[in-house]
Amino acid sequence: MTDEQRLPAHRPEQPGDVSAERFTAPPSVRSTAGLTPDRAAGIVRQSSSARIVGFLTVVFVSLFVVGYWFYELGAPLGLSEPRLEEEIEHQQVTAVERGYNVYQANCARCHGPNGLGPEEPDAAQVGYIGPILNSQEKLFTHLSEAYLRNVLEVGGRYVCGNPNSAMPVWADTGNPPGPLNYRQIDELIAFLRATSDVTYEIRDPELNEPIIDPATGEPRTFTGWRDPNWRPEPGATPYPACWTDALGGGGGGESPGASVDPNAPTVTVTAPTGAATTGFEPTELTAPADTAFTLVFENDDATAPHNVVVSDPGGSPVPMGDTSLFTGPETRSYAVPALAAGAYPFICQAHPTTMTGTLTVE
Ligand code: HEC
Ligand SMILES: [Cu+2]
Repeated sequence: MTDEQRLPAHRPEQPGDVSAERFTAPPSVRSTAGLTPDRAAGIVRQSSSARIVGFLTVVFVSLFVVGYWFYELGAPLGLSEPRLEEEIEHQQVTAVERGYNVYQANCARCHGPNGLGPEEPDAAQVGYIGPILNSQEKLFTHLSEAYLRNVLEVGGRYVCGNPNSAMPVWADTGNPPGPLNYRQIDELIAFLRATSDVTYEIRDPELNEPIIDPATGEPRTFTGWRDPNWRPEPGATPYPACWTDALGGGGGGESPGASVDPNAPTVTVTAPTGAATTGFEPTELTAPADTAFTLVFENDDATAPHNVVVSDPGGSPVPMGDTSLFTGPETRSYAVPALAAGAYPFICQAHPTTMTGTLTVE
């Protein structure tokens, strides 16, 4: 096989002119010969403006894409926040502000408008029967989202296992159903877990408009309860599952009534049903001076735990064994050592604002 026989294959020579017409337009149109210089310049101008229009379109579309990118995902150097994050934050703020109103309408009468926290305005005058909620120790882990959800769903019996707990079921999915729907429960939890570094506006529950303080002309505000930087002391015991265990008893150690002398004089105080609101009966007790006596505590209340802790006139607890809180009906007796004459205040640690009294030793 010779080189000539290899590719490309030889085409046989065509006779005559073989140049093919590549354009379908007639030659008169394609020919530049007939163009005036003006027309030729016009064509050049036209094609250059077409190129500029194309370029500007590309620039415009690219700028739009870049701009939208920053709008969605946030501009560099923190100039703007990602839109999605902003939206989530906005929804979070709305939930907390609504939760505030749900709390004030349903919970404040027992737990205080401020959760019985440090700034509770009238904790001493109004008898709040619920335990403190606004405490960093509790908010750190004890009052977790899951725990709050369970308490609101199951009611107070979830807290310390007391089937007659004064705290009702709140969620309408509970058994029996409570008054709050799932959205209100979510909002309540958002409010209870809100951090103290954010300021929220108090809004009208119906209109959702900020409530203006007539004195300042500014919207009224509140801050969350939880300090996000709070940490327990190293080595501190974690908050117990049942809040009454955290209050402890004065003295402790001894089991109730262990060393009660059957011949000692007795002083009896009662916690009737609903004592969390109505208090001890009676509120005035008398005991002999310089004589050891037995304090009999008759707790008839099945709806809340109570105890009796006596303080000396200086404010230190009088040692009388294990005075832990307990739920009635049950009676416990405490051996009280000989006391000097004087006025000795006593309280229930679970209800220190409603359950108070004075023991007069004379
Ligand atoms: C009728 C009074 C009352 C009302 C109203 C009330 N609570 Fe309570 N709450 C209690 C009592 C009493 C306990 C303690 C329950 C127990 O130990 O049996 C409690 C316990 C709790 C606990 C557990 C606290 C802990 O330390 O573990 C949470 C959380 C709580 N309530 C949240 C709320 C919320 C939120 C509302 C409003 C929807 C509310 N409560 C309304 C009386 C009330
Ligand atoms: Cu009490």
